[in-house]
Amino acid sequence: MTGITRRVALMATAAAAVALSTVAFAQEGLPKLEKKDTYKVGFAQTESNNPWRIAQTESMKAEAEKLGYQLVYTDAAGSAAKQVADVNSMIAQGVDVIFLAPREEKPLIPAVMAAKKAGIPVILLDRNVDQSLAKAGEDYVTFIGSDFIDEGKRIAEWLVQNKPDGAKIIQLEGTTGSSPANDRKKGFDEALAGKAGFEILASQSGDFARDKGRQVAEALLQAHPDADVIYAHNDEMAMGAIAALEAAGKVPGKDVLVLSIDGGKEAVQAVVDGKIAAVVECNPRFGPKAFETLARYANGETIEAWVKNVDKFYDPTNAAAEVANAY
Ligand code: GYE
Repeated sequence: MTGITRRVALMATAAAAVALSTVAFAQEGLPKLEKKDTYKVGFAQTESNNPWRIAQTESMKAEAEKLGYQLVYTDAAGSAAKQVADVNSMIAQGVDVIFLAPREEKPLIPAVMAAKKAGIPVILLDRNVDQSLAKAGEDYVTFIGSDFIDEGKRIAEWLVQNKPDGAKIIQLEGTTGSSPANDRKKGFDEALAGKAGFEILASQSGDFARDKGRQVAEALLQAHPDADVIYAHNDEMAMGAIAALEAAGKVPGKDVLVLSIDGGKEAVQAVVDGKIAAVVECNPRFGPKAFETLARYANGETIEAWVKNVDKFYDPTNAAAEVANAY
């Protein structure tokens, strides 16, 4: 080894040591999870008003049962304030670990911090919290979920490819302040920015709900009768938009293309039927991955900041073959 290569090698070793100690320190700040035969596990669900949430809860319950763990389940019924109270009650009950699906990015920060203070590790499921206020590996163990920015981007790219002459778009956003609503909008808007002929006429929240989605779509279609695309941040609002279109005497799939995210059975069937043009999957079956992550953490593994779910894509080329596998 020459003097220079030796010095470079030494520097690299020193840099690696610093990087390692940062990681170790960050994980050391987290509450530990003892290795045990069975656990008392909290799952703080955000709401149960749609098939996606119901499928997720079923998947979590089934996996807990399979492992013989006790599941303390709460449903915040669409209220961030109730979800904070639910987490506090789990802390009071002395659960070993908390799975939290934070309804909104900011209001659930106090719940994450309270669990950390009480020495209970938190694993975020399907939605994230504000990254400037809490961090994986420091305040909570990890976020398990999809890349929502990429989901929005994939829908936009499909649109540009399949409707190259442009589009006049109505966007139905998810729950205001939730990470999937923020990021599905960001990915979509950024992918279309500067694309000639693609115009977002209006963008408004339908709260990830079918009824609200229908109402908002109805009002926006009246204000913008020239719209020829509706992009909904989830299937429930897409189904609501289809109802609004039909009530307005328009043919979904012909007069107006509907685009969606989630990929539940009803929506994938709607692709087969020509009512929805394309859907990015966001699979709610979190049980196996959630409990596997818990086991890895209890084993002393350093968990990556983001355990990423990989999403499929449905359009008329594959929907008929995929409908049976959809949740
Ligand atoms: O798309 C939606 C649900 O947080 C990824 O929330 C989840 C979203 C999902 O209510 O249908």
